[in-house]
Amino acid sequence: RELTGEVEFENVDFGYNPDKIVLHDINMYAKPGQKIAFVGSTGAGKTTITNLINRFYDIQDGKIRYDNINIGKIRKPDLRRSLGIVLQDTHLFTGTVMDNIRYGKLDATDEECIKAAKLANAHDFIKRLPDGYNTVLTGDGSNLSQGQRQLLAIARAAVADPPALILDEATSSIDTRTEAMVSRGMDALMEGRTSFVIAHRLSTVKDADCIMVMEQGRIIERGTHDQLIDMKGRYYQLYTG
Ligand code: M5T
Ligand code: MG
Repeated sequence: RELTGEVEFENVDFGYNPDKIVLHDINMYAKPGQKIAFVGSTGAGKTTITNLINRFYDIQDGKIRYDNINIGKIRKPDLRRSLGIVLQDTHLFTGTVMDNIRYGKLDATDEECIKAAKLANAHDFIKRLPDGYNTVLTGDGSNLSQGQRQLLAIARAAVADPPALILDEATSSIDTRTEAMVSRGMDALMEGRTSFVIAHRLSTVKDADCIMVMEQGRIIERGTHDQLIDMKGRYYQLYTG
């Protein structure tokens, strides 16, 4: 059956090595279409939570549910594939721009790929490449800028059309104009999908339905931007610097 993008964690404990727990008692609930953001210092466990949303690892204890189906301990590659991921480092392969977008959904038509690229805000730069959609990319994508690689990653996720998304915002500097394009593409992609966002700029989490503030493997505060500011705790400290 089709997943709606509802995701729930109940008392989840996890360690990459079972002897060293890195996430403690994680509870969270995302309604279909909500935007959940994770903030917190390095090593706090943000990437680890998103690794678990994808079910890349087995958990030690607790439950992870998609639409009430507990996927925490059983291997369900079919369910795992239903999530879209836009990572910091986009994995491009030697092939055309079109093929690299189509990787999101292998049976997508050219028209579907172009539609996805338009939604992702990638169409304009692709049209300006020497051979447009037929331009061959090097395996490491080094013939594109970092911002352009991100736009392709967004297009690739858009063609897959998943009910839920994980977005890991780039830390490295891209110019302001490209950044604005990437952020518009991401906003279009997130529309109508559950989104889990690891943000390195607090300005991009302001509109989240819930911001999770993490510290040493625990969620120590949660709420909307305004609620967290009123709380005058860790988020307030991070925000006011
Ligand atoms: C949380 C450890 C890491 C840290 C803790 C991804 C990963 C992490 N860890 C591993 O042992 N193996 C792994 O593959 O888990 O780390 P995180 O989840 O990566 O933290 P973060 O995403 O909040 O940090 P950052 O630097 O990306 O902001 O003890 O050693
Ligand atoms: Mg991380």
